[in-house]
Amino acid sequence: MNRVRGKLILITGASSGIGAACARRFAADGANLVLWARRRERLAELGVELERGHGVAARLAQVDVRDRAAVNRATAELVAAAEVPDVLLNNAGLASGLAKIHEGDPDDWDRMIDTNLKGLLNVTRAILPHMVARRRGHVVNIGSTAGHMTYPMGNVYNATKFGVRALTEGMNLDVAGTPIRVSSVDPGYVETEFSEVRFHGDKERARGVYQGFRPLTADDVADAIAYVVNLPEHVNIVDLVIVPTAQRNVYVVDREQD
Ligand code: NDP
Ligand code: 8X3
Repeated sequence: MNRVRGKLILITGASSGIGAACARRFAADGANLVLWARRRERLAELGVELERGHGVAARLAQVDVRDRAAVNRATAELVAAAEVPDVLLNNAGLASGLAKIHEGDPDDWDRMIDTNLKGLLNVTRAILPHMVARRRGHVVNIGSTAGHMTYPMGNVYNATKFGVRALTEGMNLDVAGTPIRVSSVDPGYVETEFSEVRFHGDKERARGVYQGFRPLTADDVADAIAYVVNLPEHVNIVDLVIVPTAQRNVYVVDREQD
């Protein structure tokens, strides 16, 4: 059964990777979309593709989730147009750098904390009150296996994703007494632009992360998210961990040797 058709789904970080794959998947399922990210041109191309390909509406906005005023402005525009999302997918996020804590770059730390934690909070604080007011909605946070177990040099990224897990639990408690659902989908290795961003544009190093085993694709994760969102309203997946079969824990991976 398709419970997504005709719903309005807001995706942050929709310009690539998991966010873009979810946009394509939800559009194919007949949902209308609100797509936020910083790279406007990417969003514009995706919006045209989805509207032409699936006949759904895609409302785009260049929103940096770290910019609370911009998030509030974009939300106010939605509310004024009576377009309160049925589903909020808090996906925008990144890792920046991979270094020991005593050698790390505090600018990288700011980037991760400001995006993965404060950005998610900015968007949730803006959108959730409208869901609570109409007693309808589903928030899906993208966590990570990195939020379940630390790995060497993951430190601050790990901390942000442990934090996302705490926020998912806390948000679920806070919406008690309403039918609103809060879920977390926590992937392991997914081949997207994630590692290229982490390594500040070093494509070769990024490719190495996924060598010797078959990582998840963004579409694999979109499938899992579509499952979570499509469940009947009395069913909530609080936390779904999805990894490539070769990934045995956060940092033990069966890799073929050359
Ligand atoms: P990508 O780098 O491909 O996508 C990240 C998305 O986040 C982009 O659309 C980017 O858009 C957006 N984004 C980053 N910073 C901001 C910001 N300040 N404001 C708005 N949007 C922003 O990586 P993934 O698709 O892999 O990452 C998506 C989520 O999945 C992240 O939260 C990540 O932590 C998580 N994740 C990824 C895993 C992986 O192995 N790939 C595994 C587990 C979790 P733009 O640059 O245009 O703003
Ligand atoms: C992304 C997965 O293990 O590269 O959250 O940190 S990992």
